[in-house]
Amino acid sequence: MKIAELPTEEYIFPGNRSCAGCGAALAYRHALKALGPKTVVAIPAGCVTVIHGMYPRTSVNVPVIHTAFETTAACASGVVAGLEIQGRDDITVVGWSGDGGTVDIGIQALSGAAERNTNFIHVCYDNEAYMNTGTQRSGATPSGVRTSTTPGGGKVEHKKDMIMIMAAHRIPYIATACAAYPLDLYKKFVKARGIHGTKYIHILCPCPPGWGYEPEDTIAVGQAAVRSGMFNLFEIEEGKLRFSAPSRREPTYEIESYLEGQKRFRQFSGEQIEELRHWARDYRRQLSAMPN
Ligand SMILES: Cc1ncc(C[n+]2csc(CCOP(=O)(O)OP(=O)(O)O)c2C)c(N)n1
Ligand code: SF4
Ligand SMILES: [Mg+2]
Repeated sequence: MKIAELPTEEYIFPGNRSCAGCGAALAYRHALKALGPKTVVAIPAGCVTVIHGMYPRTSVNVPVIHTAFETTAACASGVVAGLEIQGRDDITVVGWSGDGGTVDIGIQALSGAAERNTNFIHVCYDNEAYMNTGTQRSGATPSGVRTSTTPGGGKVEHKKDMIMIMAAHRIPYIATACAAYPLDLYKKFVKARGIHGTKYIHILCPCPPGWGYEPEDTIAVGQAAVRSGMFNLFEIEEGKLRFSAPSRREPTYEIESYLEGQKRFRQFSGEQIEELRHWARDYRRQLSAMPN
C-alpha cells in the first residue's frame, strides 16, 4: 500500500487548532481514515481536546465525547455497554488519550476496561509530557528530559513501560505506532477495528513546541526515534511479539541522531546519552526475548 492509496475521506479538517507539525494531529487523521465514519471517540483533557475546538464548532466529523481526565476508558466502556444493549455491533468505540491521560491519571480506568476485555480501542498518543498545560513531566517522559516540573538535571526515572503493563492484561491486540509512519499506523488501526475485545495502540507523536524542533521536522524526528531504537514498532497478539517492518532490523542505537536538534535534550551530558543508549539496547533485548 502507498500513501496515495489511503482513503481520501477526511475526518479531521484543516484549520483545526493543533500547532503546525503536530504529530498527534497527524496520527489522529490517519487513524480516523482507517476507522471510518462509524466511530465514537472518548477524549479527556489534553491537546486533542483543543484540536477538536469548542462547542458548538468542531474540526472532527465523528461523534466525540469530552470526558474528565481520568475517565477515558470508563466513558468508552459505558458507550460500549450502551451499544451492546442496542444490539449495535457496527460501531467502533475508541478512547484517545495522551500519555498523561493514559500512563498516569487514566491507568486505573484503562486497567479495569482491559480486565473486562471491553470491546474498544484505547490509544495513547504519546508526546512524552503534559503538553497542553505547559510541558510537565509524565510517566512517559524519557529520563534526563528537562520539563517545567523537572528543571536542573531533568527527569530521573526512565519511561514507564505502559505497553508491557497492557500486555500483562493479556488483551487480544497491542501495537505501537509512530505518527511518522502513517501507513504502518493505518494498517494497525484497520486490524484493530476487526478484532473483538480490548485493543491498545501506543503512538509516539513528536511535538514541535514541546520537544523543541522546527514543525517541518516532525517526520524526520519520528523516523530517527525508530531507527535509533528509542522507539520500537511492533504488535503483540496471543502473547507473541512481531516487529513491524520499520523496526525489523536491529536499530542503530546512534541516538545522537535523534537527540540532536531537540531542545529538550540540549543539556544532556555524555553520561546521560550513554544511559539512554543503554536503556534503548536493554529494552530492545527484552522485546527480542519475547515469544515471536
Ligand atoms: C483531574 C485533572 N487534572 C489536571 C487537569 C489539567 N490538565 C488538562 S490537560 C493536561 C495535560 C494532559 O497531558 P496529556 O494527557 O499527556 O495530553 P497532551 O496535553 O500532552 O496532549 C492537564 C494536566 C485536568 N483537566 N483534570
Ligand atoms: S503542543 Fe504538541 S501535541 Fe499539543 S497541539 Fe502542539 S504540537 Fe500537538
Ligand atoms: Mg502528552
